[in-house]
Amino acid sequence: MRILVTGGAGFIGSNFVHYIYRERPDWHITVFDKLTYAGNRENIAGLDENRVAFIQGDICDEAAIDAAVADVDVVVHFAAESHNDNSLHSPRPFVDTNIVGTYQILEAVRKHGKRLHHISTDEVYGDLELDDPAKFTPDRPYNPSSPYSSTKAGSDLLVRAWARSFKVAVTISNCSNNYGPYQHVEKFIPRQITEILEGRKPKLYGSGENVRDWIHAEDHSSGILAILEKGTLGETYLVGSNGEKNNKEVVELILELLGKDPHDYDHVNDRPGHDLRYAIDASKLITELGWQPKYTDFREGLKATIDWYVANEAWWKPQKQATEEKYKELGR
Ligand code: NAD
Ligand code: TDX
Repeated sequence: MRILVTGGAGFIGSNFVHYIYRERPDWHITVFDKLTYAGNRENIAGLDENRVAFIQGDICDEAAIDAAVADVDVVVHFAAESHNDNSLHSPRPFVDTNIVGTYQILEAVRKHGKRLHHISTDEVYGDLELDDPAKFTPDRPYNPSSPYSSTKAGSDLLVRAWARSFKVAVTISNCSNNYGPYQHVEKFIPRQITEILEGRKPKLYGSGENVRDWIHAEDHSSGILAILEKGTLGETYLVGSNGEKNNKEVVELILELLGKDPHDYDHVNDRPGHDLRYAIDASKLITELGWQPKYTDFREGLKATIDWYVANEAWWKPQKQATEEKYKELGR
């Protein structure tokens, strides 16, 4: 089996590369990544070059993506602009990569008759009230809020259209918020951990009541593998592990695990259009494909993630200053 992993030098893509490298030693992996500010070759360093190849390229580049797709059996498409805050002050790269880039991949898999697994987010469904008993299910209508989530929703709809109109072999997964090693320090959990490690206070947007449904990146990877091996073509699967927590609880837990006063954080300006709550119903993946998450204890998974950032300062330091300068401009 030869797989092309777009965005494989980013956070979730690199966790997936490590997972497949370990779990499927007879598969060959080609990572295709532009190495934007969010991509880092260090994330996939030290792997056997006979088993993992790397191509630096842009998924919007028709010729480059066409040649890479021609060479493999399956494409697993992670590459995206992924940060909501960035999409609010500079939406154009989100339209280019998330929509046009996905279009180029669809055209390449259509031309070469290859299978595509498209990685998406629960944010395409919009948000839920705090007391809404219904969680997101695959047939829920799309209702995205931000330039990020709307471009991801657009990419999902292109994938569905190529499946129906051109009979392209596709599966889609929409996952909840991931945490784990190699996550860029612009994102919530690594930002708070590294703020504390640099001697500053964590920064909570607004009241901190917003709820995210946390899943460890390795559980996301095992969900994708289950879909690749056992999923039904044309189907959408939701990936989540019942990890709902509000942001205040998460910040307080990070402070506690780092031996600090759990209430020693700042409230900063809220994100415009800030989604209130996400929650995934993953029963289709569990009952139809027999998937089970491993990291069911959030405290334990978070502790391991904190330990990773403590041990890997050389990895995150180079991103940190530029990230905080961007946040300073936004007043967050
Ligand atoms: P990330 O920002 O950490 O990584 C994105 C990767 O894509 C980087 O390596 C970057 O260099 C690469 N990339 C960006 N533009 C590219 C282009 N034009 N051509 C080639 N490569 C390009 O993102 P992530 O958090 O790892 O997210 C990966 C995927 O998972 C995305 O599709 C995202 O929408 C989805 N997702 C993320 C989460 C989450 O919690 N982070 C949850 C659900 C779904
Ligand atoms: O400093 C912060 N303080 C804060 O309170 C940051 C960076 C975030 N937040 C809040 C905003 C959100 O409610 O924390 C929550 C999580 O924020 P992000 O890490 O930016 O994630 P989110 O906007 O929920 O989107 C993430 O999950 C779904 C990923 O970035 C997306 O790529 C994925 O699709």
